[in-house]
Amino acid sequence: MNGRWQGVLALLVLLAAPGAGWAEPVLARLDADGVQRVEVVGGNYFFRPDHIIVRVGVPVELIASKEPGLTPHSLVIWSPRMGLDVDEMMGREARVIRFTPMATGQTSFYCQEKLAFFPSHQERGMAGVLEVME
Ligand SMILES: [Cu+2]
Repeated sequence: MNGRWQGVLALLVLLAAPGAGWAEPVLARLDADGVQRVEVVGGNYFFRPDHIIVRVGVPVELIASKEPGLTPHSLVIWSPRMGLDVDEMMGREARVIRFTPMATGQTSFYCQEKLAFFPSHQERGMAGVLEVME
């Protein structure tokens, strides 16, 4: 298979993947109480949104929930540099995940669930980017 066809195939796979990352980044809304909030939904095998932008040094609340279904999902953000150590299971009912990013830059968030010898959810695309701006 030549390079062009591989490219077309990759594009088709990407288009067929649920929750493929086509959406715009979402900027957390800064509420009157000084907390920046974003709703995040997890499903098989995606986060929506998959690119979240927050401000540095301001408390964040991710309002996290998962789509219906038996598959468990989690939300992990680990960046010692940014002072972030989040590891929460997601439920049907929204849960609030609180943290305050202490440095600018980018880190990933992902689901660390995995069934036996199957690829992890993260490997199946259940991951996103947390962007911390000035
Ligand atoms: Cu998952």
